[in-house]
Amino acid sequence: MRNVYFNHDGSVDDLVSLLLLLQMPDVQLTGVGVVGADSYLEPALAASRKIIDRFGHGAQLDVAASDSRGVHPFPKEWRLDAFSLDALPILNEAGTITTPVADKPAHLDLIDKVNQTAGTTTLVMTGPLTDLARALTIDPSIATKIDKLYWMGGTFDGRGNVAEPEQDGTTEWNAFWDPEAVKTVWDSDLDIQMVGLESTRQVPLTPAVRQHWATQRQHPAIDFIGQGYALVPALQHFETNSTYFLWDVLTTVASETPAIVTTKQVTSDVLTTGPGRGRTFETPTGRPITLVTTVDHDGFFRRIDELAILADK
Ligand code: AGV
Ligand code: CA
Repeated sequence: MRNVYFNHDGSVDDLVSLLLLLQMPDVQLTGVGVVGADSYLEPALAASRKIIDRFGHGAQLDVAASDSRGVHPFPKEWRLDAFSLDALPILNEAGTITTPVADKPAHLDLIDKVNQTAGTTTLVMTGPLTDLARALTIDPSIATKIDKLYWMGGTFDGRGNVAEPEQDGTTEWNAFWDPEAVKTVWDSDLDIQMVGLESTRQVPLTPAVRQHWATQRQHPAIDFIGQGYALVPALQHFETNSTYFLWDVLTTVASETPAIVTTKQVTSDVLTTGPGRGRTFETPTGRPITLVTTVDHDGFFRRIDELAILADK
């Protein structure tokens, strides 16, 4: 069994990632932290607790709320999706929530859970790195107990996904939300596997993907996935700034099934000021990380099915 701590920011693919982590046969989920970055905190927290109740096979977990604030807030339209997801009937059959809220904010919960867990913990983070950066600043010794960080964020090919004024279009949103946090984590000696936009572009949400989930909706977890992804725009004729990719799900599934991706080692750094702030870039003097480069598209979607079907039992 591998210990995994999951920190996410409440968008549809973050919450689907939580669902899948709860099904992974070799994963012992030790904690969950939620930051209201690409979501509002309340519905993202409630939805996380309900997903654990409904799909967690009785896992005794609590969910920690983050009090982190970003430098550059996400668009409100995207953040609102968490309210819709939290209201899906499949999460509300019981009418009550059992999984409790942790008594500490997410960055302190992360420190506690890592320290209380025997052996090492793998971190999966599918939002900004703020909670980890704060945790490392308070207790740098946790780095020795974290065997690896899997992070969805950044990009190296110059094509960002932030369409906001006063920035140059080269940065990815999770990095842009808090560039200093990326810098703090890069300055640590954590082993990092990064899933940036160059690989996630290979796994867009498409009408065909939705159709596949529609035909499998006799499995409650696949039904939930299909309902969730109905809330966000698919890739229809061309890519726009709101087109949805399986960013976080790729990060999460690749942490469990490395065979679905290929990677390369790069040395990199991050800009924290100027119009490119939040941009991750390759440089010979940078720190080494593992970058996901290509995805076995069909293998990836097959693994999502396999994991989701495990929720039937
Ligand atoms: O940049 C990708 C990150 C992922 O962690 N998030 C969404 C995923 O959870 C921000 C984001 C970028 N484009 C978006 C995003 C969009 N069109 N809608 C919602 N969120
Ligand atoms: Ca996310």
